[in-house]
Amino acid sequence: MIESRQVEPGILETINSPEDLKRLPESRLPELAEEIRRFLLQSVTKTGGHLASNLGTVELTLALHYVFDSPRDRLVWDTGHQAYAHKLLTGRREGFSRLRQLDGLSGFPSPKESAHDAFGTGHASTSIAAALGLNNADDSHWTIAVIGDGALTGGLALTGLNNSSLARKRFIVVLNDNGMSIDANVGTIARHLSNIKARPSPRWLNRALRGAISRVFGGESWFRRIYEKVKDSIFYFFIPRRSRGVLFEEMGLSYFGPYDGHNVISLVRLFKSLKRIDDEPLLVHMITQKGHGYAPAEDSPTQWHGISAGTPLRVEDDSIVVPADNERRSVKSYTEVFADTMIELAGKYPDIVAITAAMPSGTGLKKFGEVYPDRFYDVGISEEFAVTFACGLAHGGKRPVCAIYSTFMQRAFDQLLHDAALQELPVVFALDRGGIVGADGETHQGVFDLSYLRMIPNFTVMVPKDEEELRRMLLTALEHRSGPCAIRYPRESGLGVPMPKEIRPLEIGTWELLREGEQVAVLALGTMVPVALEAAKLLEKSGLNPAVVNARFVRPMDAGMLLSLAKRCRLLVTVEENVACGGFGSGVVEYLSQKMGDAMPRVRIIGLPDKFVEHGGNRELRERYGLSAIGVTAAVLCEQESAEQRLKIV
Ligand SMILES: Cc1ncc(C[n+]2csc(CCOP(=O)(O)OP(=O)(O)O)c2C)c(N)n1
Repeated sequence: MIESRQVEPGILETINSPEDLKRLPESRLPELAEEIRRFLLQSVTKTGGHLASNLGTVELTLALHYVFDSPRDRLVWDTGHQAYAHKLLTGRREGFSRLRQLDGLSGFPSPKESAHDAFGTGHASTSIAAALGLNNADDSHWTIAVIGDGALTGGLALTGLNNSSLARKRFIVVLNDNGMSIDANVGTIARHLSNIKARPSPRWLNRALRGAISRVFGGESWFRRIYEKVKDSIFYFFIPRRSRGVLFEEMGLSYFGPYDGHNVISLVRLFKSLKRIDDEPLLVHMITQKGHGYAPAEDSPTQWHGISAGTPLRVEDDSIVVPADNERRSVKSYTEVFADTMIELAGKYPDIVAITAAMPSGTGLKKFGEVYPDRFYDVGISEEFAVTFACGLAHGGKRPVCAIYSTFMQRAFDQLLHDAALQELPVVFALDRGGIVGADGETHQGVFDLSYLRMIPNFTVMVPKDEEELRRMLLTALEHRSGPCAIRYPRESGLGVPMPKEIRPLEIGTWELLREGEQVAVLALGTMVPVALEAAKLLEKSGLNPAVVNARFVRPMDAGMLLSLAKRCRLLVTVEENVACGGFGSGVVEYLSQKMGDAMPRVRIIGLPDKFVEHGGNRELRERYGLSAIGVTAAVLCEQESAEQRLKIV
């Protein structure tokens, strides 16, 4: 068991590449595994990051790098949140002090960061498809997809298995089975895997029987030869089908396992021997433990899946306990307010049901599931399924609320369009983690949703300015029966505004004028509303008096208010935490150019640039991209100046 003593210089310090690792004798690998574990604990608790999953893959990573030859052999880490040991062994140890920080090391594999990252990941279930592609492009070296049992529940992973016949030579899927997604894993595949684990494997039995026969009758005896001929039939009759890895075999992969994923020496031997089978796709089933080697993470893997910076490392006497998230903050997060409101409204409306795609804790719906177990669905990492399933529920008369992170909803674009909007089904989509999400970085930023939702007919799209408005929007969406509604809110604490007991719905398509003004109007969304109000105060000092609007309906927009502002202002500024391309500001320009033509005022769109936004702190990133009071003020003054210049020229 790991203790919290300081890392002493040891083997890890000498490993700067997989070649360095290969120079070590096999016998020293367990010691190195311990060092890596200690390093991860001390480093990740300081910077924040994914901890439990990484503690579980230390030995597996060591064995893979010891036996295979990265980057010529390609390791594809599914989701990529478990690849920290891989980063350590491929020359990135120094970078860990700035893990997930602005301009520091990414928390996920990225080919831009290292040639050892064979494929960029962050969203789950891509590894088998990507690895099959890499393998078809070049099978002269090995391609290895490492996928967790959670990621295996995703449709893309299952389609990957279904296409295993595409595999050429040298292809392996390593199934890293710890029985957990972020929360407990769900579904029939999870059950199948537990069945395999619960019963003796044919390989284990085979070894035992073969050994016994050889000992009694001799290795070359006729009895042994007969045994080799009939063994498959014996297993067929005596080992229950469901415990034979049959799912994988029937999908065309040769199944090996289950193996102890923490015995690094046997893993090295296993991979060495598997390298001899290079002409059929293999699936190697590892049993690992999430949080392995650190008792608090072993006991509460969900809590330790991802931790924030400065998480106290518990010492041997167990005296330091990590505070639960909600004990640390006095103001509730948007996620908590959403979950509490769901429970409250479900008490009044018996048809409300809640759906999550493998994120019961992350979306707050775990609480809802505890209160209303029969009205709660965790469908695994399958956002597409979650959306269409919700559509079916709505068609059948239920009031489904489907809570999915903004970034993961990208997976389900066609389902939003074809199944929800086209059929005008009243499904409520709660898009958590909308906007900048910070340390998870470019794969996880929720900055495309306003663009991908705004273009779909029949959709209502709302963005609350504070947590009280989120409550009102949830009720508004549930009462809206003619088409889907999306509410997008940030990964943040609320503003601590008063929360009246009674929830009042909003009138669809109405904005809120928060500050009267003239000449200039700032139309802001969600987190940008307080920013716009602050900018207005700064602009006052420059002699301007801008109006500020909470433009809470991105679709339908408040046409009346927009036109009236457009007629009396010479500059409209839109501010959104979304890519400028196709977002709210674009909608304003489209509308005004149609209605006013050349008479429309100048519109300045403040949003994120046409690029993927990197990892960093929310505040730092907002400042970097001008989504701050200073940024908005500067943009307005710049417009003002250029307007004056234009006037002078005329
Ligand atoms: C498309 C998508 N949906 C949801 C997530 C959030 N997510 C990140 S890791 C994870 C659990 C993965 O479980 P598993 O593959 O078993 O890995 P483990 O952490 O257990 O090692 C989930 C749901 C994601 N990254 N991508």
